[in-house]
Formats: sequence, structure tokens, C-alpha cells
Amino acid sequence: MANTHQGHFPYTDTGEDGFAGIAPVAQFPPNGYGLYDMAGNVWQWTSDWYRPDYYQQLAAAGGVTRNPRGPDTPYDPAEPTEKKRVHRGGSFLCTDQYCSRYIVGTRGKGEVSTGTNHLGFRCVKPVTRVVEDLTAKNTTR
Ligand SMILES: [Ca+2]
Repeated sequence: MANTHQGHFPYTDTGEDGFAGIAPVAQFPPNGYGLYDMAGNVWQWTSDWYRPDYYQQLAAAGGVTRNPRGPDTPYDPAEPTEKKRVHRGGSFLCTDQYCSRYIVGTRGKGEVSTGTNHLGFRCVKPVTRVVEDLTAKNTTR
């Protein structure tokens, strides 16, 4: 379940999922890790540069890659002079008529200065920081 586009794209967003356009965060159930909005609503910027062959490069290196950090430099053969980063998760504009990438395993791309209204970012905190914060909170009580 995610905020996506229903109706005739792009003219009519019927909002059958409860939202025509963008929705406030956490309007749909979290995934199995307790994370909200991993798909749909707004694309999520990542810090990874975009290269279409990045995963092929990883596969050619063999083994299992844990927490891949993306390539060292961006490259999009369709626009080779643009610097692009990876987007994940799709947006409220995704529909099976136009963009079916509203799942986390797929990736989009975007030029770094884009100002579109269906793109956002997620604030994260290292797990060790969370543990330290919880420990500090518990010791001050
Ligand atoms: Ca919607």
C-alpha cells in the first residue's frame, strides 16, 4: 500500500488510495522493519551517483556486496554532461500506465539541482547513535 496515481495519467488523479497528489507522511502501514513511506508519495534522494552499469560492475567483481555506496562518479548515457543521483521508491505520480517503479528495488535518477514536487529525502541516524541516545535517556531518569 502506497500513495500512487489512480485515474487517467496525468490528467485525472482520482485519489482512490485516499490521496490525490502528495500525502502527509505515515498514512499507510509501515513495512516489516517499521519504516513508513518506502514506496510511493515522493521519490527519495539517495547519496548514490547514478550509473546504469553500476550493479553489473558489482556483479562482475563477484561475491556479495553489503551496503553498496554507489559509483565514484555519475554517468547517464542519455545526458552525459548531467550529474545525477539515484532516486528510490516512486511517487504519487507513479501508475502502471506511466511509471511502475514505486517499489524499493527499482531506481530512478535525477539531476542534482532538480526542483520537482514529487521528490524528497529521508533523515536517518546510525543505529549506534540511536542506542547511545536511548542509553543516555534511560540513565537520566
Ligand atoms: Ca494517490
